[in-house]
Amino acid sequence: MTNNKQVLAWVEEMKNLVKPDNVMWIDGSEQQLNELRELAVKTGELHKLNEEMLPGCYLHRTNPNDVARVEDRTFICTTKQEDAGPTNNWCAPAEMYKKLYDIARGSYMGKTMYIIPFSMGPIGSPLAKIGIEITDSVYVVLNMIIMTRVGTKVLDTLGDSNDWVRAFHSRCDIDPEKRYICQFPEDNTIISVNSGYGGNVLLGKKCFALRIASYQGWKEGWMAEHMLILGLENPKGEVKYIAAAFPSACGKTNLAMLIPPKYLKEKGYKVWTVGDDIAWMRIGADGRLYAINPENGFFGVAPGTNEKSNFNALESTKKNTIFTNVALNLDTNTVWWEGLDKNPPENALEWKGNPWNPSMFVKADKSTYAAHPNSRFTAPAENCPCISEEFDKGAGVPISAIIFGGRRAKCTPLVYQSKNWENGVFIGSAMASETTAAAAGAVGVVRRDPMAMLPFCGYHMGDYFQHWLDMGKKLGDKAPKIFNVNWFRTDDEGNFLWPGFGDNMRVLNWIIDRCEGKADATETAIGFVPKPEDIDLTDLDMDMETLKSILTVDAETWKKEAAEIEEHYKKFGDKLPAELKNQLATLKANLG
Ligand code: OXD
Ligand code: MN
Repeated sequence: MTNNKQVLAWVEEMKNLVKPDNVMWIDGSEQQLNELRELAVKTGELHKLNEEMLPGCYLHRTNPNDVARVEDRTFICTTKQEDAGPTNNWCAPAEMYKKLYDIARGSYMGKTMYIIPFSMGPIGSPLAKIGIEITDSVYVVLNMIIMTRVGTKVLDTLGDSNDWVRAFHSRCDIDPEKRYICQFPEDNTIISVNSGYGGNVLLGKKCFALRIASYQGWKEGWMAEHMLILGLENPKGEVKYIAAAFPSACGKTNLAMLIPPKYLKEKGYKVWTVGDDIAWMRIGADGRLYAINPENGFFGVAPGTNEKSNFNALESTKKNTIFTNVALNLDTNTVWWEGLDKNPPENALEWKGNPWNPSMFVKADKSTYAAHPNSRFTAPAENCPCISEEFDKGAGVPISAIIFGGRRAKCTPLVYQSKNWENGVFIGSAMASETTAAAAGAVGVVRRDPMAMLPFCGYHMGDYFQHWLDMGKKLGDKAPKIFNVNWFRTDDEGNFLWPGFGDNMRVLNWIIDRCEGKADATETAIGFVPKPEDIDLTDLDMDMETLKSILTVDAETWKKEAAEIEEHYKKFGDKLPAELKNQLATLKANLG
C-alpha cells in the first residue's frame, strides 16, 4: 500500500512487538468494508440490525468494565513534567513506553493486525493531518471508517512525508488495572491498551484531534479546539459561521444541529452543521480564522436523543450506523434507549445483553436502564439532513464568532459579549459548569473546565492560554468576536427560565447582529449584555421580566465568582499569562 519508509518501519516494529497471525491494510474499499462487517457478525463483535428499518446498522456491546473515557488513566508523556502541566497525568516517555510495550508484547497472537491510514479533515486539505492506527479490533476499524477518511488515498497523499501520527491500540485483556491511554506529543505517538470503548480507542478523535493536535497547533501556530461549528444562514442566503465550546452534557450536538423556531424558519433562516465536537482552526490568506471539522462522523450520546431534542441527529442514525451499549428490541431487531420515545420495548436485551422489560426500570437507579447512560451512535456525517455543503471542502469556513458556555443556574447571563479578544480568553479560561441532579454526588458544584479542554489539552494549560492570546494578536481586528452563553438559568424552584433547543437561535441571531454591528448592548462589569428588546421573543411564551431576569449581572454573585476564578488560577503558577491576571484584576475593580 505504501513505500513510506517511516510508516513501514513503524509497522514492522509493532508487528515484532505484538506478533499478529495476519496483517490487513485498510484500503477504504466497499468490498473490504463488507468483508469486515461479515466477519464481525460471525465473531459476535457486531449484531446485524433490521435491514429494512435500519439499513447497514449494527449493535456492539463493550465489556461492562469499559464504557467511558478514563481520564485517571490518560497520560501526557513529555520529557519534562512541566510541559504536561498541572491538569494532566504525566509520566516520563521512556518509562511509559516500556510499561506499555510490556503490556502489549505478544498481544496480537492468534489475531489480525489491522492497519488504518486515516485523514483528519478532507484528504489533501491544507488544514488536514494524517494518522495511521494499528488495532486488533474490527469494531475499531469499522468505527474509524465512519469517523475519519480512510484508505489508499490517504497513503497516496502522505507520500514520503514523516508528518503523520502513530496510533497504536491493543485490546489486550480489557483489564481496567492495566488500561492506559497515552499521548507522546513530542513523538506524534498515541498508545492505548486494555480498552475497547470508543473515546479510548478511536484514536483519531480525542487522542489525536485534540490532545496531540492541540500540541501541534501550539508549535505550528494553529488551534485544535473542543468546539462545534455551525453555519447560520439568513433570509438573504448569507451564511455566517460560529464555533462553540461547551463541557459535556451542555448540548453541543443539539446546538450544532439546531432547527430554528417556526417563525424564523418561515422567514428563511437555516442552520448548517459543519461539526459537533472538534474544530481545527488556522489563519487564512485573508487574515481571518478558518475552521474545519477534522472528523467524518458523529460519535454521539444516544440517551435523550429523540425527534424533538435533536431530529437531525436521530435522522443521522437511520443507516450505516454502529450503536454501542444501547438496548436491543427483540421483536423488531432495532435499538432503543431511554428518552428515544415513550414506547420502551416489552421484549428486549439491555446493554449488557440480559433480558429486559419496562417493569424493571427504576428511574433513580441507572443500573436498571435499558441503555447505558453513555451509550453511543457512530453515524456518518453525510447522513445528517443539515450537513453543511462546506463540510467536505478542505478550505474551512471563516469564523465570525466564538462561543463559550456552561451550565450555571444563577451566575451567568443568557448571553454576553467579551469586551475584546483578551477578555474573551479570560472568559474561556474561567469557564465552568455545574454538576446536575442527574449525576451522583453533590448538585450544583461548579467545575472549572477552561475552553471545555480540561481532559483534552495536550500541554500545560498556562501555555495554552498564552497560545490563545498570541493567536488573538496575530488575528488583530480580523479576530472572531467572543461570547459566552448560558441556557441553564433557573428560578428559585429550579425550573429552567430559557426554553433552549431551537429557541437558542434567537440568541445566535443577536450574536451575529453584534458581529455585524447591527445590535445594541449594555456594557456591564463582565461584558456587553443584550438590551432585552433585542432578543426576539416572537411566538415564545415568555415575558419581558423573565428575559430581563436572565440577562442580569448580579455584582455580589460575581464577586464570589471572581474569588473562585482567583483560586482556579493559582494552579497555573508562573505560567498564568499576565494578561489574564490583569483581566481578573479589572473584573474585580469593575465589580467595586
Ligand atoms: C466527549 C465526547 O466525551 O465527545 O466529549 O465523547
Ligand atoms: Mn466531546
